[in-house]
Amino acid sequence: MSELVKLIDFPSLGDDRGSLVALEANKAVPFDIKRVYYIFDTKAGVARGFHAHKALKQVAVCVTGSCRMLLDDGKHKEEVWLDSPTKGLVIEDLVWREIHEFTPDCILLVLASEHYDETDYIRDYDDFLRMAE
Ligand code: T46
Repeated sequence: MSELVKLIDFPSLGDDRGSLVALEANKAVPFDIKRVYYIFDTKAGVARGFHAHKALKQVAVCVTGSCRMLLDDGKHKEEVWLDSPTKGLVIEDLVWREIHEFTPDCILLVLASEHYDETDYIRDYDDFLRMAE
């Protein structure tokens, strides 16, 4: 696994009724979870993200459908498909992210280490490159 793309394989607690994934802070998810949000109903051809965070850590998982996540630490860029409810992606601070190719049924669930704070966002790519040096 690369340093940029950190995937977590969530155990599926299945039985003959179906499957269940449990996400607990500081266990499957490597931080205290202060916020949960989900992105759904993304329109065709739309890409999201295009920013980094100064301090926020997140884990993203497509609970249905799929999307392509591009991660960029200022030196390297890597892409990963999120396409399984058992595949979590850790997104560290100071990583530029773009999310592309949402399927119409995609629900992207995100667990975040901090409450929402607009001042934590780095939305200018050149500012990001300077901060990531
Ligand atoms: C990220 C990617 C994966 C809130 O009010 N509270 C929240 O917790 C969030 C996440 C967003 N918002 C508001 C701010 C905007 O008015 O919801 C609106 C859409 O947010 P944004 O344009 O930041 O959405 P994305 O998809 O570009 O980015 C989001 C997260 O903001 C970001 O942290 O990593 O998803």
